[in-house]
Amino acid sequence: MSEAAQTLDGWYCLHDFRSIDWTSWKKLPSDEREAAIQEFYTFLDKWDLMQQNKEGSYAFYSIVGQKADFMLMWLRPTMVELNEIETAFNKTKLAEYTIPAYSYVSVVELSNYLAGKSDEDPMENPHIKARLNPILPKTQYICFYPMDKRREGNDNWYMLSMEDRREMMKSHGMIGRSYAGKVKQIITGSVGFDDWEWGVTLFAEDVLQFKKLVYEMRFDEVSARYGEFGAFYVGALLNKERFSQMMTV
Ligand code: 76R
Repeated sequence: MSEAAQTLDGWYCLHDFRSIDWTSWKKLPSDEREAAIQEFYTFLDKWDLMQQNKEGSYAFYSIVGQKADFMLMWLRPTMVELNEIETAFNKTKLAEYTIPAYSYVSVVELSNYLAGKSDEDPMENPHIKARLNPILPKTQYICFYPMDKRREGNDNWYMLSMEDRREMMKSHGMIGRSYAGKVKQIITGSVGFDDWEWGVTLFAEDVLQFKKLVYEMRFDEVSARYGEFGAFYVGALLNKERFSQMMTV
């Protein structure tokens, strides 16, 4: 059996994609629409406060295209808390006017492929802790997609030796690093939690950098030979002002 990579696991993660039921929303009297939005903003304020206290984090983005209209991404120390947030949101007035479009359950993951040898407890390293419990960037754009590593015939990632995988991950990391400052990635592991093996969430100020990075990686062996990809979601930052504007009918 090949050696499994060791993972460090951080905050649990839920990506929740919703479409808006515009027909019903338009039928709602404007004061009720406003009340629904204000109720939702009390949740946003609560999530902001938790984020300031480093008890979790969230991202709120619109989604371009027909797959969804907006997404909420939450990070919390336990999966129970994610479940509670999801349920609380589902009980809001606003949620009555949304249609679930997609969701993804995972946990922030760092693997040891490129970790140097060290005797220290990685959980005591503040740099690693910050990566496991990240405060999500508030960049103009987000990109999310789930992916697998292929297990087919001669192209079986899980049958490769640790050395071979480490070598390939080095090259993967080098490409990634050349996008430092342009794209921030959060890799979340989802084996046993959801239908794919990882969620890839990318943040950038310039949306074109997603295309450039993902395209360049397609030529790298880890992605070219072993990457299998789900649906891609791309969207733009939402805040109260932008969301109010978006919901105005
Ligand atoms: O420790 C590190 O985070 C640095 C090395 C590194 C690892 C171990 C790294 C760097 N990644 C790692 C693991 Mn990645 N990554 C993806 C995708 O579209 C595609 O082709 C693939 C989707 C992108 C865009 C991306 C970006 N990475 C992983 C894993 C887990 C693999 C496993 O355990 O088998 C997956 C699925 C994955 C996928 N990666 C980087 C990036 C970027 C931008 C970096 C550089 C980060 C930096 O140095 O700042």
